[in-house]
Amino acid sequence: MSGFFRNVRKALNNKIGFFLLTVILFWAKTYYVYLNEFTLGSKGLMQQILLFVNPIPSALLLFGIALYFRGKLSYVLMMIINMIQSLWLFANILYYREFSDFISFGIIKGAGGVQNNLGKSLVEILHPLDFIVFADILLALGLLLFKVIKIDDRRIKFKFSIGLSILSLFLIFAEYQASNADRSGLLTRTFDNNYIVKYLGLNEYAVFSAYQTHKEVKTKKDSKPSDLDEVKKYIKNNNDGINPEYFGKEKGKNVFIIHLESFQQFLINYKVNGKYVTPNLNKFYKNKHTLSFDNFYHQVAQGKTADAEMMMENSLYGLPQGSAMSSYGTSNTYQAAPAILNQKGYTTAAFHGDVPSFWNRDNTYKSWGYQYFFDKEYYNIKPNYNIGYGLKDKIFLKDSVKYIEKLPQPFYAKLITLTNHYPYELDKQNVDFPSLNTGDNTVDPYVQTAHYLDQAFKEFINYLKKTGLMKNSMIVLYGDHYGISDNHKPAIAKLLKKKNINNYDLAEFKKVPFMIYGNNIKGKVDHTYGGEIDALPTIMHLLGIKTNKSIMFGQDLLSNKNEQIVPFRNGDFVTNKYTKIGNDVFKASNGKPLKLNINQSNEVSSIQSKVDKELSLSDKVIYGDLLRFYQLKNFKSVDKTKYNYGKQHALSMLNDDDKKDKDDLISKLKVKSTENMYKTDAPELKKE
Ligand code: GP9
Ligand code: MN
Repeated sequence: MSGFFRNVRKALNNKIGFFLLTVILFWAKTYYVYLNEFTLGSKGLMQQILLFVNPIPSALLLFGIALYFRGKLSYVLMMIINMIQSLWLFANILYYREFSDFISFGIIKGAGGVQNNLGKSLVEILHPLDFIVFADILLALGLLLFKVIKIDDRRIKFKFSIGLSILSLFLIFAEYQASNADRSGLLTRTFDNNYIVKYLGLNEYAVFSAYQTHKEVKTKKDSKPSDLDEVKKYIKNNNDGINPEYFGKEKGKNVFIIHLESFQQFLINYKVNGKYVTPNLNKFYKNKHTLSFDNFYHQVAQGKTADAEMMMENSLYGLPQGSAMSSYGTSNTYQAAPAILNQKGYTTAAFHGDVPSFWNRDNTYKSWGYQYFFDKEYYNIKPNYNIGYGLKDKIFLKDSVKYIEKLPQPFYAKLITLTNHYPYELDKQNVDFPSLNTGDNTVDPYVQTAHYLDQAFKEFINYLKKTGLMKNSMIVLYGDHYGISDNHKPAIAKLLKKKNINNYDLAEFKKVPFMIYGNNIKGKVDHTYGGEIDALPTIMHLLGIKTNKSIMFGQDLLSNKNEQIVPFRNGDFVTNKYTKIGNDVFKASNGKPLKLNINQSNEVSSIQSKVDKELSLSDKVIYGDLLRFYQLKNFKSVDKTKYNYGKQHALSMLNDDDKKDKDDLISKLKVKSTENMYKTDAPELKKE
């Protein structure tokens, strides 16, 4: 035995031996922290392997720097490098515990005021065991100070050190390739910090975050107040005014924004085996108080949900690449729906059954003026409550009620559903509908999850009726984007009962529902052509709030002067006359390919320039953070430091609000809770 120790000691007396010990201990503790402190959600063998090995390449690279130096200095350097990495690990443990997200450089810089008030609660968050991340440094220090290990004075051959650096870089690259193969668009689409750590590692995440912040700061630095002039001019010309018939019809009402995940318009009144997929949404669609738009298109790009949210609540486009919420959500200035309404006396809350970090919602929502963000952590979660990204819709909507009932009214509540998301999985016990039978496995179960969402919606609406909320709320429904992407043409053809699918059909397939219910509204199916960018002015005007001074790129769909131009993010567009996809132009109403005469051709190119200009000006607003220069009349800029989505904080605020204003539902109804008024058939919630 003592022979073994002697050998180990001998190996450690060698600088490379000590180096390897440092790397291995660092690797082990990082992996320990991954498993015990973060919820990274590694699924499948590939992700597990990547998670296991991902601390190694950057550790080799960084500790390897020390090998370029000789003597004591190289040992001291190894300690310092370890200390820096460990501090980063330590800080992230604490931050994650409170916010379920990783620290971004934007936050360290206090960008735009989002500091997340971590300092105040540090003592409460800290566990003594957290210091274990420094244990390896202490151990190494002890071994050296007490001369258990001797310092190896020899210089490591330069060839070796440089070889190691190159090898580590190669490993980082290989890791990136493997990750991208598993999750394409990992860095370009920027979904979630959890993904970057899960695939690439915490150090790589630090570099990525630094790069993001640098990019943000740079584009911001280069822009100046006068950049707004062109934007203001455009917005002024683009304004289509209001329709007095509708303006203020729903003034002062609560607002529910119900986000129907991946829900396409074709599902409305669609039948499978003679049965409607979404009978309840169909009913809502033709309710005498619902305005239903049947030529309403999603306009998202890579940011998908995030792009939809950006358009719906800001009337600004998502970016041509990546997600504006992730890259420009934390520090930019916004004049978003929640902030506008909050300043008119509304309580503002977002509800979602996924982790808060996805699409950087936890930071972006502060910039948008959300007082509350009820994310996954606010819900009771049992293993079978989840599917795909998070909470199943029936459970999500039911369990949201315990927060909704306490919100001082009027409130603006956005509920983001999730179950109808690719790959459209459901537990057997939740399947209550036949699948399609196109032979495409991705497409076929789509109607089953859509049906599930429809049932969840019915349960929620029943609750609204029972509690009286239906009467004093305006309810907005929208589908955020496609559920079946353009890559499934043969299945789409079968689904639409067509022989072949052309670009016109694909453009039609971008239609999503947009419905607005309010009992003061005279409902109809409205054929106006529009898209997500137009939702906000339309909604605001119904609430009696003018938007003509706001930097919003959409038009009110109810105004008679609406131009009915729907730009897609890649510059293609649809209008009430033309559908232009690439070089093809079709008649919008029936898809007939058009050979344009001179007049038509001039018309199409003038629409094209308008579309291009609109998209590029919207990008300019986001890249340059131009709203920071814009004083919107009667609007106070959002103080992001006011918001804290930590659960304890939010719950105590909710109870305070509750006591103060007697405007919340349970006070009005004089009941303790309305949860028992919610009926669901979710099998997971059945009492045994
Ligand atoms: C995740 C959810 C999905 O929280 O919003 O986003 P998507 O993949 O649809 O963009
Ligand atoms: Mn989505």
